[in-house]
Amino acid sequence: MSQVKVGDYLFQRLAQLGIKTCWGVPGDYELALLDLIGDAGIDFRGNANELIASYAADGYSRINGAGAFVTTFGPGELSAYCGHAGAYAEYCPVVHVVGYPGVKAMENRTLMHHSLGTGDFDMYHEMVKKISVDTAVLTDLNTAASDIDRCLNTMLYESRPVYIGVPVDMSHQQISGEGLKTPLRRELPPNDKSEEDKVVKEIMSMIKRAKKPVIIMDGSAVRNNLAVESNRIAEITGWTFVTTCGANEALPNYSGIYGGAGSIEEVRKVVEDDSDFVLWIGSFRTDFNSGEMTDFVDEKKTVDLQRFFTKIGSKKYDVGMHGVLKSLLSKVEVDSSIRAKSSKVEWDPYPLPEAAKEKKELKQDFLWSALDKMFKPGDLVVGETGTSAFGLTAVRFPKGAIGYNQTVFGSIGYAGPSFTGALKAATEAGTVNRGILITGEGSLQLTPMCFADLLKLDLKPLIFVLNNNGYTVERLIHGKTASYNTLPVWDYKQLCTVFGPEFPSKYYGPIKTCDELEKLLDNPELHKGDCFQLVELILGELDAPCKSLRDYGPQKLFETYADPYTSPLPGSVGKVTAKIEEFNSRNAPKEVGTSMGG
Ligand SMILES: Cc1ncc(C[n+]2csc(CCOP(=O)(O)OP(=O)(O)O)c2C)c(N)n1
Ligand SMILES: [Mg+2]
Repeated sequence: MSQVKVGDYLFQRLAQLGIKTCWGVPGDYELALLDLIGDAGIDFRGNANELIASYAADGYSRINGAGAFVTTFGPGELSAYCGHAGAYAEYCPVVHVVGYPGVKAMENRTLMHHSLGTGDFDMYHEMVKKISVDTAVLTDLNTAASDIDRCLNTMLYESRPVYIGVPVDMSHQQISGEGLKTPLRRELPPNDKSEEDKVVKEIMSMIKRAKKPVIIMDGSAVRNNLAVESNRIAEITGWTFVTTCGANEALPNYSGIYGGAGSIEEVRKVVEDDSDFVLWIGSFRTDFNSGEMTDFVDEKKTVDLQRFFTKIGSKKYDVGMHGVLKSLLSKVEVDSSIRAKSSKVEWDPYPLPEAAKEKKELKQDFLWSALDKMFKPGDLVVGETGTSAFGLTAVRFPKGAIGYNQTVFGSIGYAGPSFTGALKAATEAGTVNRGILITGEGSLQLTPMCFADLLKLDLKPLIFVLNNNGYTVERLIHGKTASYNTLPVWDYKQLCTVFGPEFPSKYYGPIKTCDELEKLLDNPELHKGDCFQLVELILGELDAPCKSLRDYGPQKLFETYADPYTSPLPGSVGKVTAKIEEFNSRNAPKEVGTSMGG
């Protein structure tokens, strides 16, 4: 193949990953580079700031399988590191492209703008290494193509972000385009066949012996793109099927959320006490979705499937979940003897709250039970950290709807821009009917400029802003009336016109009562989805989801976070109730920090 420019090589590789939209903020170090992006068939969509761009690339990658954003050296890239780190924590394959000063200027230690004025140019690159699985600054034409390929292949292999710096005088230099003929490795290498067969045989014999099997679908199943296969196994077997802290499809045997002592008691009992075999697909254990490490599933009866290994009991095998799960599925599909050994755990997730009957002021309980009924196949739902995340844990998504939030990294301000990226990717792929964002007003105040992107891109979102006069989730943890948990008052009605006066938009609200919300959700206008729609919901300062479900999971989970300063357990972040203490005494904290909600 003939020669190509360094920038062309990079963008053609990104196009090969299905990337049609690249996010970012331009700067003089990458203006010439950006002149080349359109030739690869990629649209550059500028954002108001780099943090928004990084979150948008994260959301885009969750749908497309890879995302990208461009920033400028120093101030630009540093503004994006929170999003870059979030992508690392949450296994999002994202390329962060950074425009660098020229190679000569860097060699001569010239004091260039956006540096620290010290003559050094490697400090930002050094910083980002901790939150990237590979990095390169393309200062050498002989290795530029292989550096790009190595970074992108590592990103795909690890499903985590990479960083590629392009000096301003390099982007238009010619290199061989030969490498572009070799496809990037989008699939993980297959498992060793005989080892995989051995492991699957062992799992099948455990399944055959089992009388009360349970399936747990956890965060790594979703981040490894195995939700479909996980659901299929659950559907075919009909066994008790639970997820952790997140959405699921409405399978008949779906039994709720498992989160240790934070679970509904019936669910906890079936998973921990009654089961004799647990197929844990992609366990990703954090404080958040283990009921603050109060989960207790006997390792001896557990098979844990992970990206690069499988654990049967305490024994670890070097075979990854992609091959094992698919092979297991093919066995389960033809073996009717193993079906229906266990069944759904019955509980009513949404007993009608009193407030709903009285049609009084809007309560979180009512809100989530109303939204639960509103979701449809083809919906893309993104929730924000705060009370929204807790509310969404109890919502059941219909088959074909997708929902997520940033469960592990939990950075407020993430949901809006990530939603923008995800909705753009899903719209390009034609896999979405409706995009729904649910955010608290405190979180929205960090990144409201993403509304400009949503309006400009004509993505026609439906956005619910929960306005509860401050940081409610923080108020409930500590400082109920503290001034640090208050916020400036904004006029949310004006946001659509401020951020996109030339685009059509609708505002509904402020919705203050259950009755008003019910009427709005019955309004066909809202469901037409013909333009940007913003719904402002007024909620109580100390109102949290699932209060009416006091004996049920989400509320108990919430209580574990009650007040970090009254916790009797070292290392614990929450107030531990008597029930949770009991579980903790059985289950001394194991290793920390490996779990993520689906
Ligand atoms: C970047 C960042 N800063 C601070 C926090 C701490 N934090 C977590 S939730 C929250 C409050 C969210 O408030 P809001 O969006 O209004 O939701 P609410 O709980 O009030 O419904 C804060 C400040 C965080 N998670 N991320
Ligand atoms: Mg709030």
